[in-house]
Amino acid sequence: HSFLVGYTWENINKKKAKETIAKFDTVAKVDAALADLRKYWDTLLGNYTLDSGDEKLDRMVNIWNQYQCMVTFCFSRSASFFESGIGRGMGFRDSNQDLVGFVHQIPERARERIIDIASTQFPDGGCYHQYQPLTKRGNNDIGGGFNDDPLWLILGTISYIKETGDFGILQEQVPFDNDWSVARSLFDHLSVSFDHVIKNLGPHGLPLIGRADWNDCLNLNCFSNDPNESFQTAENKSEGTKAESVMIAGMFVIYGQDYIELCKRLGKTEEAARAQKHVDAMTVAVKKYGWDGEWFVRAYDYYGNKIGSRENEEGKIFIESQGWCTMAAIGKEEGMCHKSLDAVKERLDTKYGIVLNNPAFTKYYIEYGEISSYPPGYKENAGIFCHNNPWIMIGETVIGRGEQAWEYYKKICPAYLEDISDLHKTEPYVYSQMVAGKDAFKPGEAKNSWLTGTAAWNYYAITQFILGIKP
Ligand code: BGC
Ligand code: IFM
Repeated sequence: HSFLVGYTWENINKKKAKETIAKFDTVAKVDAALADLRKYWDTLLGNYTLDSGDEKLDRMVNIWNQYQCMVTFCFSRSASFFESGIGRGMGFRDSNQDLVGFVHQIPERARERIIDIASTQFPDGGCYHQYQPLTKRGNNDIGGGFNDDPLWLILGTISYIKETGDFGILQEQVPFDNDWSVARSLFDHLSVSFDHVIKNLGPHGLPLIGRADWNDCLNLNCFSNDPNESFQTAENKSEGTKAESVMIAGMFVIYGQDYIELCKRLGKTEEAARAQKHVDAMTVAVKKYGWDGEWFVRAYDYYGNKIGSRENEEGKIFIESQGWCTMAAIGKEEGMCHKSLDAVKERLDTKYGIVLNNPAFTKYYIEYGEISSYPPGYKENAGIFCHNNPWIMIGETVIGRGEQAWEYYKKICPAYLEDISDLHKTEPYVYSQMVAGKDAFKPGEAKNSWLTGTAAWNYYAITQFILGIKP
């Protein structure tokens, strides 16, 4: 027998439903359709095939990790089992990152997505934090001001060009905030993304964080009296802020260099030289003000005090700045990258993965925001955020410690966790957004599987850095 489950919006006129049923009304037709479906997936997933001799690794790289990347590409963080409603829409940063694990599957759809995302950007390079997939318009409720957002567009676009060689995409005319009267080329969108960072520098020459960077919950300008408030929609103080992000600084050095390389390939030598000066200045600023002696500082708060420093009582060290500054190889010659990654091993690594920060926050800090409102060991407060573990894996490959990267990879890779499924709880074939950290009630328990940037970043880390196959 075969059962057909379907949906049609014409409930009185059954014509459409009957036509669909007719396509599958014999077992032979169903078998043929299933064979077609198998062929479709075999072709799609066959674009990247690994034969490593490790059955678990092959299963992840060849099937499940790629499939999860497809799912995150389609749904971003909307339509989730874990967070209800359509409020989230498609994140500007999320969707750019999702492309990294998807672009080799259907490059044409990636191309379209890049244009859609870029069309929601503001003329000054800032971005709506989220947009709605059906209208393709930015979400006014959330607005902009997340100062990492512009840089992710460089990542998304560069990933597409590296995979396809289609430099032509840069000539496409793309509107700002969906207004065609102010359309410019996609290349110009990348330029304003780059410039948005340098036009928003703080007292140490590091990027101002704005409402938050990748860590949505590090809200340094919010000052909400109520830790239960929705931080993403709360008002932020902008005047007089000194809050800077060392993570954005690391990002700027990496994607700034990609931007420079792009300029050179396009013969824009003056622009490349101009951009190089800013990247060099940022590198100097990180070494001077972003280094804490044994690891990279995470940020400066509203008042200009360090976060993620040995001077702090809680949150002495954070994963994000270690990941981004080592991926960017900042201070590699001076031994900073080695020291930073050694500190990660010593202070953040656990049996189940690398925690986000340590020590966890045990009380609410009004000047840090949502991060300190979570229980210790969960989510952005010292949970194992599986999205950022690959940043450390990649950092390890930058300093030539591939074995260490591989150990970190296996710690959070679902296929290697089957023996602890009872503890882990989520599906043993997809990544979860987070696993409870060492301070949690039940370390090792995972939450929010499927819709997470973890899929793309782990795929990127294993294929391009641990296995080392780069487009
Ligand atoms: C989640 C993030 C989300 C943030 C703000 C956090 O609990 O981990 O995914 O961006 O809340 O909504
Ligand atoms: O970077 C964010 C992302 O945009 C949504 N999920 C959680 C991440 C970390 O806060």
